[in-house]
Amino acid sequence: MSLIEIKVPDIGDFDEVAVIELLVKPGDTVKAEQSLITVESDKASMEIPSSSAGVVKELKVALGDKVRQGSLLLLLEVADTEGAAAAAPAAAVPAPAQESKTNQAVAPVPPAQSAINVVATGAGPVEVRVPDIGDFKDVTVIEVMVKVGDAVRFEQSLITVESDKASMEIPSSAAGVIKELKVKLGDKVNIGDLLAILEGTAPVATAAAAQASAAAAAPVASAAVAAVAPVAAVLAVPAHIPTLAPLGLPHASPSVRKFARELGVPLDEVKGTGLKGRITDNDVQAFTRSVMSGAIQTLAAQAQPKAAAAASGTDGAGLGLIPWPKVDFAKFGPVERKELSRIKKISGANLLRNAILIPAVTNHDDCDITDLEAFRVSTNLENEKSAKTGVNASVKVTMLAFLIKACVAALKKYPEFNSSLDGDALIYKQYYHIGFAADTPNGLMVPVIKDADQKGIMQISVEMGELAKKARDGKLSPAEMTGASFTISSLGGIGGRYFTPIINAPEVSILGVCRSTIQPVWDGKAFQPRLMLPLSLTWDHRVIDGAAAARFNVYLGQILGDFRRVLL
Ligand code: CAO
Repeated sequence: MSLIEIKVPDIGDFDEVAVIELLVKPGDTVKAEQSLITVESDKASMEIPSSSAGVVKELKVALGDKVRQGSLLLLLEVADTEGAAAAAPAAAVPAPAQESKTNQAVAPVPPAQSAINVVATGAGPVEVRVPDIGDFKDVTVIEVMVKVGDAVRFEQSLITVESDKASMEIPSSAAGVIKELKVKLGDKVNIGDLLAILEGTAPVATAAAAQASAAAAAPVASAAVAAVAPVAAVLAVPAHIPTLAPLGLPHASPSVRKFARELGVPLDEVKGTGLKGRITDNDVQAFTRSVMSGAIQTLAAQAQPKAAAAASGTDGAGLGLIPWPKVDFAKFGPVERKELSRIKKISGANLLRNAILIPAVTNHDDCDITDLEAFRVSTNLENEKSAKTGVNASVKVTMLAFLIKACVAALKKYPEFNSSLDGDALIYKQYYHIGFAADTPNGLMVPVIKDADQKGIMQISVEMGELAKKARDGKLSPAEMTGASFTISSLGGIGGRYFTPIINAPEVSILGVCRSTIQPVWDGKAFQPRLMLPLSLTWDHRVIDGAAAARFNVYLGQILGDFRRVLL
């Protein structure tokens, strides 16, 4: 084992940069090329990587320290073979950029006097090009700070580029008005690439810069000239990073920017808690957490801005809900985690939206189906008999088929139950497509009986059987699950008395049905044993009012009580 010194490599034209992040601490094991600290000037930030793998022995800098090329950053304990390699100046003390692999990765800043980034014709159009940005190739444009028509000052930042280790702002080499922008977000650029064409003002050049460029940047100059045919003069400005204040780009290191981009976090909305308001990984995570806990508000806002705005009016924070409780269940006993099925995820999101956004009310009622049930039983017996004699295929009729038919009659009488809201208007549907909730091993599905008004009880029964089987086998097509104008959810085959079904938006009502039971019903003289069917009608109060809902249930009850009424 041996100790090597990790020093600040060639960081281009910077005199001094501030240490703004310590990414390692004594005792940490680091890989070669792993970032150790982040430094920042007023125009660029960069991460300084380790030239070798090893263990951090001692940090020689603290947050806020100013460092420059050659400053000692830390002592690294490396294996002897590593040490031998690292001890070579190029790696451990990476002064000259071109000799150091490490520097190739971290020296993003344009060297002081090496670039020509302007080609000008007196006061005519001026081309602004990417200056010498060190050893970087194909850096990505992550921000364009100006637009066509903007007047820019000499050295005003035009774009920000970023590699995986550094981000930097590229300043204008001249003052003028932007006539054309030659790059857009996401473009990859290299030294000499044309960024913008300015007009109106002569480019700025200094004698020193011109001299320097003549000495240091000949290849770049010729490349630039070759790209633009009729140039009268080739002027150079030093491509140093100017001392103007940064224009709008939030302070964050490249890795934090990358992290934010991966999460889709807009950095300019994140509050930085680091040094000088710098955005850290933790800030991005905290922002993400706050957005996630506000997901319900976001859902509401997307689905119906008015509702969300009204809700957020209460405390300015969406629905003002407290965060979802986070519990470590394993603390209380053994647990097993299982992903929700795809259907549950999809239906869950829909149910949540509908539950939040619809001012829903449920009316419960009972209706007398004694005679209808007797008719259903005798119909099924007849069907069985004729199936045995080969006259008909055996079709089993359940109460749900009658309910579908009865609901169609009630929807015709009370058309707003068969409508949908469209902004401030109601769309009245002149078709009667009835969805029915089907319980499947993967979760709730809602197949649809199309044109139920034009079908008889037998046909509805047959179709329901087929659609329910397809639903359970996961074979329903999208067409078989869409277009409903009203939905029935029947738990009659299972049990229960009443429940509050959630409306299947954009429908405006849904009927829940539970198991019928024999109940004592007072006929004016005595209690009679009657088969009573519990109904639960949920309705959207924006469209329907309580009186209409009560009438709908009463009418439905009358039809189910005496099915001949369907004919009236
Ligand atoms: N009262 C008393 N008995 C009833 C009844 C009611 N309201 N509704 C049905 N039954 C009886 C049937 O007559 C049948 O009896 P037999 O086996 O003795 O003939 C039995 O219950 C089973 O009926 P079924 O459930 O097979 O048929 P169905 O037409 O009533 O329902 C379907 C079909 C697909 C809707 C149903 O199978 C289903 O999946 N129901 C669950 C719906 C659901 O999950 N809703 C909740 C949504 S919210 O999460």
